[in-house]
Amino acid sequence: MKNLTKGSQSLLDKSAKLGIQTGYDRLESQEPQCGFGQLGTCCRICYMGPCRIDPFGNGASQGVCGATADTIVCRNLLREEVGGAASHIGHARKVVLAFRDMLQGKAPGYKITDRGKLMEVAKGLGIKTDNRADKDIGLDVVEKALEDMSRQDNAPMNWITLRAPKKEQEMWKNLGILISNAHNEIEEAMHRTSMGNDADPVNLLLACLKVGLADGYAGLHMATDFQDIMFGTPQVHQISANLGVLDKDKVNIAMSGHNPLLSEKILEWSGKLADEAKKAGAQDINVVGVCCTGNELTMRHGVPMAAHNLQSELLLLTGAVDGMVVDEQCIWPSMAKIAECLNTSVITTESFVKIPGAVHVPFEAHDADNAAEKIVRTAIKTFAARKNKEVFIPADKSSGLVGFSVEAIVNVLTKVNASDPLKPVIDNIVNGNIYGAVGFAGCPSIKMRDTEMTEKMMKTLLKNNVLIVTTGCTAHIAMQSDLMSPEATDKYCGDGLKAVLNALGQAAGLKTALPPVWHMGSCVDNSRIAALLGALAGRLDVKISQLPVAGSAPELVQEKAISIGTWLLALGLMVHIAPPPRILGSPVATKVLTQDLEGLTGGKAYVELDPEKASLGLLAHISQKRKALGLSA
Ligand code: BF8
Ligand code: SF4
Repeated sequence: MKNLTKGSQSLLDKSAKLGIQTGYDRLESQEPQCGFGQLGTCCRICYMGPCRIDPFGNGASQGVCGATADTIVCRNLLREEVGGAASHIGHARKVVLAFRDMLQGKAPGYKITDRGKLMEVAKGLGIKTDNRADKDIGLDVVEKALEDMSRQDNAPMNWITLRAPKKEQEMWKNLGILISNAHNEIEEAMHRTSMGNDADPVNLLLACLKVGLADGYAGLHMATDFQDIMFGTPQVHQISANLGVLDKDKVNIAMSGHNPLLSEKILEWSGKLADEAKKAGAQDINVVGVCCTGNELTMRHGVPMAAHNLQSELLLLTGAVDGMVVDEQCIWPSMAKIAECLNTSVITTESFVKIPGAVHVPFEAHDADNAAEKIVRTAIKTFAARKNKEVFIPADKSSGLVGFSVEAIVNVLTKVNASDPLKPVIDNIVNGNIYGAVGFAGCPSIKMRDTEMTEKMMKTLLKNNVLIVTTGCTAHIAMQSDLMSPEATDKYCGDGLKAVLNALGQAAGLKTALPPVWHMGSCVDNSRIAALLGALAGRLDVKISQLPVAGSAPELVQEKAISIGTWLLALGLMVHIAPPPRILGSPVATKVLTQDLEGLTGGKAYVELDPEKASLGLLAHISQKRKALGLSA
C-alpha cells in the first residue's frame, strides 16, 4: 500500500484488478537501479565503451580513453541540460513562429490578446512603437527573438538584455558566460561533450551555466512573453483541482503537455462544439488540464487542474477520459496502452512526438482550427460509445487561487501602495513578517511522492513565515493539498506571514487572505519567478544572490529541471534538489556545485532528501542572507 490519496490508491487497485501495469509496477521491475548511473559515472559516448568508474576505488578509475569520473560526470550533466534547454527553446521557438505566421495572416486561428505586453516587450527591446501598426512592431519583436537563435556576432542575447537584471548581466560578462545565441550553445555543448573534446570538469561546469542561461532566456522568458502576448497575461482567480474534476456525464478532454498553441485551440473548439456534444448525450464538454499545459490553461482560463504528471496514467484509469490530447514533453508512452484497455484514446499532435497505439492528428499553427475541431469531434465520438459504461472517478477534489503573474501580483500591491508597489513587500521583509521566500519548481517523483516531500517542506517553511511561489507539477501538488486556498493561510502560516497575506487579500478586495502558496504557472513560467526576484533586487539595488530567498526542486525528474536549476544557480540562488542530481560520483562537480560556485555567482546546489532537514537548510540560508543585509535573522 502506497502513501497516496485514497482516490489515487483506488485507481492503482483498479489497475491491478484489470491487469494493467503502471509506473509503480515498472519501477519495481527496474529495482535495483544502476548505482553507476545514479552517480553519473557511466559513459557511453563512444564505442570503445561503455565505460564505468567505480567511485569507491574498487574498480577502474578511468574510461578506455582516460576520461576520469570528473570528466564523465560533468559531460553527462551538460548533456542532460542540453535535453532540458532544447525542450524549452524548441517550445519557445514554436510560439514565436506561430506569432509570426499570425501577423503575416498565415495562422488565422490566433490573435494578439495582450497588446500592452507586446508594447512592453517591444520597448524593452528598443523597438520603436510610436505611430506604427501592431503587425510591424510584432514582426520586429519576432526578428529580435529569432536573432537569439541565429546571430553570429557575439553580442549578448536580446532576451538577456531585455529580461536579466543589470548586475547579473555584468557578473556573467566578467565570468565569460554572457551568451549570444542559444542554438550555438546547444551545438557547442554537444560538440564539447562528444568523444575527445573537453575533459576539464570546471570548464564543462561553466558550459553548464551557459546552457542554463540559454534555457532561462531563449526558453522560459521568451515562451512566457510570447504566450502572454498571444493568449493573455494571467490574473488571480479561483479554480478546482484533482482527479475528481472529471464528470462522467460530460465529454472529458484531458489536455497534457506544454504548449498553449494546442490547448488554447482545443478549449476554444470545446466551446464551439458543445451543442454537438449535447446531441451525443453529454451535458457539456469538460476540458481538464494535466501537467504544464494544465497550468497554462488554469492560469489564463480557470480550467480545472486534473492531474500532475504522476497521475496521468491514473486519470486514464478512471475510464472517464474521452480523449487525452498531448503535444510535447513529459508524456508517458504507457498511456497509449492504458487508453486502449479502457477504450479511449491518446491523441498525439506533434510530428516529433508519436506513440505506438496512439491516434495521431497533426497540429500546425496555420491549420489549428481544423485540427482542433477534428480532435474535439474524436472525443465526442468516444464519449458516445462510453456514456452508459461504468467509470470510476475518485471524489478527490480541492480548490484554490491561481494566476499569480508578476503583473497580477503588482496589481494587488498597487492597491496598497500605488506609487511604489513593491514597498509593502520590502517593508514586510525588513520587519520580518515575511522572513523570506522560496520558489518550488519541478515534478512529482515516483521515487519520492510517498514521502510527501513537497507538501511537508512547504508546511514547515510557511510556519516560519516563508512565502512560497511555485510552478509546474509542484503547483498541482500544492493545489491538491489545499495549500493554495485562502484558508491555508490561517492554517499553516506563522503570525507574520498570516498578517501580511490577510492585509493583501483585503486590499485586493478578496474578502479573504491571499493564499500562502502562489501559483505562478507552468515550468516555462519560472521566468515569472525570476522576474519577480529581479524586480525586488532592483528595487533594493542588490544582486539576486543577496535576497533572503532560495529555490527548491524537491522531486527532481526531468532534464528540464536540471537546466532550469542551473539557470537559477547562474542567477545566484541556492537551489535545493532531491533526489540527488547525477553528480555525486565526481568530487570536483560535487564541490564546485555545492560550494565553490557561491564565490562566483552566489548560487549553490543543496542536496537533502529529508523534508524537515531540507527546510531547515533553506531557513538557515535565508537567515544568513537576512543577516548580511542587516536584517533580523
Ligand atoms: O515542464 S513539472 S513532470 S509537466 S518537467 Fe513535466 Fe516536471 Fe511536470 Fe512541465 Ni516541468
Ligand atoms: Fe569510454 Fe572514453 Fe568512450 Fe566514454 S568516451 S565510452 S569513457 S572510451
